[in-house]
Amino acid sequence: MHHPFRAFARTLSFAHPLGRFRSFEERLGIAVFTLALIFATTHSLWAHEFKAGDIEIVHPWSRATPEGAAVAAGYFTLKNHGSTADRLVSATGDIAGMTQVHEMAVDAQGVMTMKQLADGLEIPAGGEVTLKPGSFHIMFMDLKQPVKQGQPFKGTLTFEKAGTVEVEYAVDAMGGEHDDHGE
Ligand SMILES: [Cu+2]
Repeated sequence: MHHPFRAFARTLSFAHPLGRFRSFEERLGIAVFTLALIFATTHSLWAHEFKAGDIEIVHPWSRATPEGAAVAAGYFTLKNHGSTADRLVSATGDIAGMTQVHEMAVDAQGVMTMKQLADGLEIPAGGEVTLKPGSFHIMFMDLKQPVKQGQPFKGTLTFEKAGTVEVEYAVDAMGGEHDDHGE
């Protein structure tokens, strides 16, 4: 495997003026740099962020839904860089006829239920709140179309103090685990 390649590289180093720079270390360096570049590019697309005043919205995402599904959920982390608390009071989504801010909780019978947060979701001064599966989430209802993997959709978030901002949700595979978004 190795030898014909190295022989070829040696030939190159005589034939080509730049060839002499292409040592194994140089090649490794280029490979690492290329990988880092690819990672940086995909990572920045993946971990996208939005801002509304002091509120930073980190990586909104959702999951693909089966054909005919009536609801989908949206998740992200809210960071409050300000010195006063704010509240996420409402949301909209292009894909949905109605959108609410929900929380999930275990009721007295030990059953997982979800309900609308009537007063919105507080983001403490200097603190953060993460909307994630099994916890707080945006609930997209009366879906106009299925949510498809790799097809982002837009929505808005309205904060009591920071106002309204447009965000875009990345769409993950159906039912995939997605626990590593705390950035
Ligand atoms: Cu819900």
